[in-house]
Amino acid sequence: MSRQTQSTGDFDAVVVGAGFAGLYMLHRLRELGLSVRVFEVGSGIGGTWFWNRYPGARCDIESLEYSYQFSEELQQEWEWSERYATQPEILRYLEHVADRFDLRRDIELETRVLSAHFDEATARWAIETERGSVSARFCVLATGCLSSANMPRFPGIERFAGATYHTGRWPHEGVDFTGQRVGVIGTGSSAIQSIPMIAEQAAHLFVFQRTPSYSIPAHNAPLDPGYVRQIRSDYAGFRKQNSQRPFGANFPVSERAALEVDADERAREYEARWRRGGLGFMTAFNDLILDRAANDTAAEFVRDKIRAIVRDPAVAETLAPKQVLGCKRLCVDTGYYATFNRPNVTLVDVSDAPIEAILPGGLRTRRAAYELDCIVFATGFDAMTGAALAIDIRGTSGQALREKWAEGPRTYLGLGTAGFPNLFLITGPGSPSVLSNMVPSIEQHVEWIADCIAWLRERGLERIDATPAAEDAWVVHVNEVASLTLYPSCNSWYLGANVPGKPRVFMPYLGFPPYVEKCNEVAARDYEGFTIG
Ligand code: NA7
Repeated sequence: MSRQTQSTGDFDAVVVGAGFAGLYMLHRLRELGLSVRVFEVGSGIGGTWFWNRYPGARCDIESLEYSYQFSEELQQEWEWSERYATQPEILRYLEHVADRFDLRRDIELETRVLSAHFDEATARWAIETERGSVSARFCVLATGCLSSANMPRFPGIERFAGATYHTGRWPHEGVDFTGQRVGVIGTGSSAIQSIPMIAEQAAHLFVFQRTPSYSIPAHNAPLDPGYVRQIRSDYAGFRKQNSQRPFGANFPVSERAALEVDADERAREYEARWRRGGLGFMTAFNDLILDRAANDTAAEFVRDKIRAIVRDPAVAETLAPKQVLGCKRLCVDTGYYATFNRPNVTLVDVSDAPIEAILPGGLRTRRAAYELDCIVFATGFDAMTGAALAIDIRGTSGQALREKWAEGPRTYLGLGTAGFPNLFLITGPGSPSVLSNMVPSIEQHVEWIADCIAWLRERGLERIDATPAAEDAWVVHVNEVASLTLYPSCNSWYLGANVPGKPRVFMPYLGFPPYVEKCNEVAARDYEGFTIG
């Protein structure tokens, strides 16, 4: 749609966001015969994969799984080139999906949704965008889990003379670091993917590390045509099998506990997983995220790998993480640790000497000053709630979502929140979302929401709202499950701990298969836990 379009009109549904979630939601609702309008702030579709164009940006879930399964034709015809797809390839895929299913005509780009207010009298949402107002019976937030950039407020940043970049808002024309002194702040997944690439170009690269990350090699490679043929011969079967695994992805889960076997056997298993590469390292034993002693064995294995790769023992020690392995999302890399053997790369530990100020010509930590021509903020996201809470959302009696979630997000199944009728969240807090393969999780939510709307319409019903009791019970359950694990033991973005002032609440739900079963049961019991009218 052209930029000049004025958003006006009354729709059956408004969808906010045109990434993986928004595109499929549009397709599904249109199939039901609904009038739908999608609003997207970007100048193109793709959501997370539109914005994250930093060098080395790549998915950490394998291509054959990180893709839609709703259309057998689509999954048979699309050719992924590598084991892990790059950002440009994923974006090309989403562009293809938008064209193939004729989605673009209902998507309004460069249109930020400012507010969504529920009108009790009509049971409709009044939605205000930067370019006009619309109304809709249903409002679906497809705003993404990792879409709102986290930019620390370092004093002096506005006086920095060089260029600054955030990995999650990368310039479309790319950046040439040749001959530059570059500072990268952060060592999460985005930093770990981009640092080896930036190091190849930069005159000198300073990496400012607050917390080291565990990273497993990707062993990325072109996809083997024989393997692709094998998967395609029963793609549905492959998907079904994965949907029964705890993370909804093809990580072979061991039935053994780590301390059940001897040290040699453990080392063999870790070595095999390290050689295979990727996030499947986490399921080498069935208790790595449950038992500290078990986790220590895996953590020490990775620390030993770092010590073997990185030549300077002091640098290796600084790179060696101490927290629970997997507590912050595991990273998947290509040549990350080895990059610190390069003469043009310096690791700066800011854990005990934080960055105090950005200077016109660099930055200063509590210990020293560094001269920099440009700074890359690889500082992550206001995850899972940031994008939704950026919109002024008001439910019954004018209650603001920001107020309701002031102490942390509260949802029923991560799909709805009490007091906000006809508002659906896709992969909202309280659902497996980021602790699962996102695309199947998105599809499961989209289909659940579409089925729910169809069910209401068949009965001439206009309104659905989670009950406070069902929501309270779900929040307690999500926390109970998390408290059985080691996840709450570190300062991760799963807990909101990366954003100063954000309430510390574990947001995703652990366990894809039982979660899907619960959602299906709720639907089969005529949307148990919801008030319908
Ligand atoms: P992450 O994983 O949240 O990483 C952000 C990094 O930035 C992390 O190392 C942070 O250190 C660091 N950070 C944040 N604020 C500061 C300040 N003020 N000073 C120094 N360092 C800071 O974001 P990514 O974009 O890398 O990855 C997000 C997800 O995308 C990833 O998990 C995959 O699922 C894909 P900290 O650890 O908080 O000490």
